[in-house]
Amino acid sequence: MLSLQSLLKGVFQRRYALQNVAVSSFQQLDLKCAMKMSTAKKRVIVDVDVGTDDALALLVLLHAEKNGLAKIEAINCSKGNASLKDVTRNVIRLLEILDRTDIPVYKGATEALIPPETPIPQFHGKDGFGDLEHEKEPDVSIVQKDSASVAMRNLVINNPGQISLICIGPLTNIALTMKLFDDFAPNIKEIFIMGGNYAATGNVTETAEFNFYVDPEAAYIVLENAQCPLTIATWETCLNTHLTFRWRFDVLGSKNTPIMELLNRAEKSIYPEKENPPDSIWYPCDALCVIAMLYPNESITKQSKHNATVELHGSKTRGQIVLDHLKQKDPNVTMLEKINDEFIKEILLQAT
Ligand SMILES: [Ca+2]
Repeated sequence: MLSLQSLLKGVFQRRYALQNVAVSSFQQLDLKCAMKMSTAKKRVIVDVDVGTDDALALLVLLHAEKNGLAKIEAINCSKGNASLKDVTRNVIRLLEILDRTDIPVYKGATEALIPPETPIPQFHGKDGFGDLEHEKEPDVSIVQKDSASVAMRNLVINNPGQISLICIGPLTNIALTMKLFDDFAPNIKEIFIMGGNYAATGNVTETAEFNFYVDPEAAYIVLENAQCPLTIATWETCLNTHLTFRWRFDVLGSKNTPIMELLNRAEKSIYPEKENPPDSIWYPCDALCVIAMLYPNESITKQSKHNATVELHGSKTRGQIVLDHLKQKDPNVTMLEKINDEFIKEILLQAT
């Protein structure tokens, strides 16, 4: 397995080569310094609807925290891949296995602002984690008493301009907090979102991505009210990655750790081989978004700025991102278009 430094060295070498800078000059760079430049320590609140790809995203964040690149200030739960109750249980179970129950966990929205009229597909099983049998139940009594919105607002206003939000579920908690507290949005440092689609390629309906489809009004509110840099990894971003199920189960899955044992069981349950042959593509969407946030210089190979909003009324396109292709409005989002496959693999291997 390549070390992170050697991989970073490769990325920098390619970048410097493209810029016609002699590679030898790169070799004189202090790699530790280069890593610090691109991955200054981030204080993050992560909003989840766990979800196996949320679990991988949390592992990536915890790995970054171990390396001094991030600090997880709070984990907020919301309904999405499963009910709020199951999402919260999934989070606590993960933290117990990882011995990280010191991270505060908050309950947020039990429901979308305006829930879809038809049942939400349960891609990750009824409980959001493959409906596995477990030896013991997680201790949910450790969940904090404050609601996610109150805790998130207090963290942000007490640390103005310092807290990054990483949102990898429906955006209900963020939208509610923006509407409840007018001092919340102006004090956020940055927001990263996994969700939405802008090229009419859906994964839950023909034209909608899951997180935005589950709560389109929340997505609309966040895009309209954000006052900080806002970056989105859409479903199209995920479609531009090429990690196979063969790599997922034969390489990543071969790691002999308690957390991978759980994730292997869960993902083998939700991705049966018959429907997901080894050479088909595996999309760890939430983890991709977190990797892009933590390691932008090394992971993001293409991005673009746009003015974006969310379709709320379309009979076929509710929840879809609408871009101002006429360029009549100022950009309000950065769209991630391509993330480096090899870098994703390396970080996932290190984080698990
Ligand atoms: Ca998620």
